[in-house]
Amino acid sequence: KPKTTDGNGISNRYLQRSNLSNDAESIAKNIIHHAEYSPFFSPLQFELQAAYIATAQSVRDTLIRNWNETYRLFQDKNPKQAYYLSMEFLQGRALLNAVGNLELKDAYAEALNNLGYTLETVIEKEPDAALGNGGLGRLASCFLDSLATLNLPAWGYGLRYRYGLFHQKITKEGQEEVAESWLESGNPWEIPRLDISYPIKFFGEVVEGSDGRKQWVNGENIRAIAYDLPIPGYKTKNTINLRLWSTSVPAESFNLSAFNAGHHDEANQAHANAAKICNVLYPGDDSKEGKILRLKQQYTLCSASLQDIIFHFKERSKNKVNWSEFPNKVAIQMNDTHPTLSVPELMRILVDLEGLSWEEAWNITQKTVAYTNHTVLPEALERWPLEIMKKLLPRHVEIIEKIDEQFLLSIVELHKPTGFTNFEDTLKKMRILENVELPPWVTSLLVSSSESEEVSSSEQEIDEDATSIDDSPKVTAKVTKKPVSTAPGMVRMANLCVIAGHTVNGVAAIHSEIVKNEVFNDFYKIWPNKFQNKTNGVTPRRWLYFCNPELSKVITKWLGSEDWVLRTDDLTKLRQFAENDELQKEWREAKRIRKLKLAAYIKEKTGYTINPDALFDIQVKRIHEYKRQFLNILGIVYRYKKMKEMTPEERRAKYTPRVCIFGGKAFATYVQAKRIVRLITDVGAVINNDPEIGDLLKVIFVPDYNVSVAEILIPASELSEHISTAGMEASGTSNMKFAMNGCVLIGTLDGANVEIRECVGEENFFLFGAYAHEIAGLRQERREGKFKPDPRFEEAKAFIRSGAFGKYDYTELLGSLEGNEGFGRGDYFLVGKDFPAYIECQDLVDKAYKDVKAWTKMSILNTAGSGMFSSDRTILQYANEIWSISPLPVP
Ligand code: 4GP
Repeated sequence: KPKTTDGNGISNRYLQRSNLSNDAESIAKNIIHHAEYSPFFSPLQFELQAAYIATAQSVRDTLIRNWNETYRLFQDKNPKQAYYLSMEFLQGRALLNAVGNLELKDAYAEALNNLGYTLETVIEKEPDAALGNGGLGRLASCFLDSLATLNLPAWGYGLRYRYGLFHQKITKEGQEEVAESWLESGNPWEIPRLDISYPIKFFGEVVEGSDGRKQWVNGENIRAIAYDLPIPGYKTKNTINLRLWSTSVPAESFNLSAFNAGHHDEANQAHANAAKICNVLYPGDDSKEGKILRLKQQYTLCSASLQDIIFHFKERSKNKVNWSEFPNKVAIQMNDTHPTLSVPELMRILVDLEGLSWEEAWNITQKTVAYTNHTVLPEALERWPLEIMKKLLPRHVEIIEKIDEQFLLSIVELHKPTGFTNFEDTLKKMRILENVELPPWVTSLLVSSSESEEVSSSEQEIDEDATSIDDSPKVTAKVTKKPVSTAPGMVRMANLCVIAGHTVNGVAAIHSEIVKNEVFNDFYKIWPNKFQNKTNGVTPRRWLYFCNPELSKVITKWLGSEDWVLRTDDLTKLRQFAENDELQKEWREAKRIRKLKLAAYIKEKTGYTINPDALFDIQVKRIHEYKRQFLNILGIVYRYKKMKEMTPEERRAKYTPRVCIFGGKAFATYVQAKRIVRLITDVGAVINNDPEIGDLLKVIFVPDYNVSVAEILIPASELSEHISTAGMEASGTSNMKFAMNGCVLIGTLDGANVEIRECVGEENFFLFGAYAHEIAGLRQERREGKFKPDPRFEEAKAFIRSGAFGKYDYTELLGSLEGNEGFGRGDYFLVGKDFPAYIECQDLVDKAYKDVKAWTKMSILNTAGSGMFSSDRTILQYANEIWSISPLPVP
């Protein structure tokens, strides 16, 4: 009888046999095996699509093996584990990353050659997993790569959207959105875990059980089903999990009798309602229905993930569950406010289902959850109507109300020594509930304090010993009610995060200061130790080593080893060679290969031919007014107008040939952003066809910007634009990727630009524009009508108005830069203010680029100084300073 070696009862003998060999011949056989037995049934029909699926499945075999070993180790050793909850993961393609991390790239390339394909063409067949919008989602994916690479016990949790972020088509009318169906041809990377599912409830009502505990009953019941994506680390066996939830209902919910009676839609209603939850990322939420759907998504993520986390906690506790150990075993990171419902959900599970006291549960929750803020834009600090939330999640609202009251009590306690004069506004700003009357015991406190400032708090009839809201202070002072606000009650998710989380972090040094001193200043004043900075980072594997193999080779040659891929600080050693002619030559040659590839890509996607020896100037990111693609295109318009006024000789002498490349998606309902896209394409259509200008200036809009397009653009870049209004970009992460790839940045002192500039050296960064601390004053000046626009700015706008770029009416877009009245108009993002500094800075760029040697030096020094922006560094800081987790490598 074979001896069983583990809980699954599989004998060692068989496990040995299933060991996978890593030589090209065995890999080719494994690919053919998959082609025959899994995707398309026949190795004879080995089309490119089948080759991709079979290759992915063959890589997945190794991933699953490593995944299982990692999982078993985590189960056995039971370390503290971090769980990263995020509504977005912008994974991009997996194949190159997986074979790269497993160090099997060459073997797979050879195997595929033997089968008549190249790895490069096979890679191209993979659709991007675009389960995210932008920076926040891509950061989550970089973090997973670093967590696995650093052997840290961690998992990611997200949603398995059926349609990822839309495809962007660029037509004469600008942007058009097309549904993106990444799952249409199947996803060979995922493992459907139909055995792992959890119940999720919506609506219903709360009743009290015979044991005195609250019970949430009736309502709509669905199930969340797990789909696992193994995430391999680089040069390690550790392979962690990204668990994505899909939604469904059990078969009983299918109304067979309705179906047989011909009511087909009705029969399928429950299923359709459940499936809808995971249909799309960020369904529009202007309507009530839209809001409910978004909340259902968020709650599904939180509830399913928490049930799963608790399941593992119990399993690893081996029947000796000690809840006070929970925060020593579990760290939950809320990626922005989207997973905030984790807080009331954890409380509900602990109090209602596990029977812990409120105080115990609150203590555990606070020690477990932490919150990352990713933006200072007020519209991104989520607020949900209380009314809707009460219907959808009645028990959670009760819990939130209790947390709110408990918070009010703690603040009142804290302020007792200083009295409560002028305290009401602060309280109202800080509490979780908005437009909801303060509890009477607070109101009476405030009233009595304003009636008689002299009355010391001890003279009021307050129960001084009250520590929990169940026995909140009883104040007997007369209550004069203020008129009740008619605005609807709201739940402020960010406030809940700050109140519940043990740590709140911003994502770049300057942003974390703004978080402390502006966004959450009232909280910072009472809990200064809660606030931290964790400057973002990006994985150097995907964003340099794999996407830019030529430059990586040069780096490895000059540093003498490939250690820099894991120890990016080593890149600083390039500094000593920055002026070396040989390195410079190799550097330029490597860059040129990537520029040629990009030129071919642009030709294919847009039809435009570009000069590979021109300066490649790139701005790629979501289209947003604060990111100021508008400033960039206005600068181009001005440049073009000046060129037209010059003789060819003057033009050549002053300007460097440039290709200005844009890419990025505008949110489907963001009209102004879509107008900016249209303007860029209109300007491009005129300039690119102007024979007088030739290759001195080209303006390209690369359609459908996503992770894999970024992997083509970034290695080819020479200048990249990070020109947001200071104080508005939390960090930016593409700026880090560009710098790593030897690209010089032009930018404002905003987000991570500040730290990048420090690291690469200020002489290697083109800085312009107003500072963050000046912005409020500048806006005020505008409101007072004191701002005098630069004539060059007026000239650029007038040129557009003259119809030089077609008939589209840009009045609304240009109007946003005029007037004095604040948001939407009045140039809120200060394009006019920064315009002169921007175009002057661009003139400096032209001059600098003409000096090939000096420019190459700047390029090298950017890579050399980029080491600190590896997500490995960021993740180590999270691990040590927020989560308290330690590496656990699979032997
Ligand atoms: C983004 C920020 O806009 C960006 O500055 C930052 O680098 C990134 O998060 C990661 O921290 N925010 C979002 C968002 O993507 O949806 O709020």
